[in-house]
Amino acid sequence: MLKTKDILDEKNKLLRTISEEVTFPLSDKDKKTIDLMVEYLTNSQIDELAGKYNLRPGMGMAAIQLGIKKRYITIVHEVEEGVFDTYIVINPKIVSSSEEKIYVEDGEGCLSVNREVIGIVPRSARVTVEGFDIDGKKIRIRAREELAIVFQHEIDHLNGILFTDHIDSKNPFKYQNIYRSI
Ligand code: SB9
Ligand code: NI
Repeated sequence: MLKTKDILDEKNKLLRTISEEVTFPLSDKDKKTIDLMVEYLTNSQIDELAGKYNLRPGMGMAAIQLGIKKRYITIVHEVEEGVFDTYIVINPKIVSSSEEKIYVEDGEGCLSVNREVIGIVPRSARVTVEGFDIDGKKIRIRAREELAIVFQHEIDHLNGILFTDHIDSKNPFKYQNIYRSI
């Protein structure tokens, strides 16, 4: 099982590197890592398990957060109480994004950022993501609202970008009245 301490902290420079494209077939080790990521994210969103195993709640994770410099991400999205949609995307790419921008009202968080960060992170309200599933089959996902934000956050990780980079440090709430909050 993955532990919270296995997740790299923002001080680790690996989080600032660009992850490398993955080739198929996936190694057994990468498949195992993906399983562990999904398990962590799912358990972290179930209060009882999050408490028991001391997991920080999170909807998404990129391999680089575990120190693995490869372009794959996992997202576990709770669609209704106790029901989760799981997304595993290898070599993900945003192929289109809406002009409309939104932001998380309470601010974004990151499993690699262990401090309170205030400010608005503008994100496209809708994105289309293309990539490959674990078997190397091409997939396309249309995401909106919270799910779209998480896809953008995770794909940023693969490019060495943290959510804090998007916040205007002089005026963290600059876009409050321009973009829509969710
Ligand atoms: C919020 N959480 C995430 C993305 C966007 C907004 C509230 C994911 C947090 C987990 N994480 O660090 C993934 O990279
Ligand atoms: Ni993150």
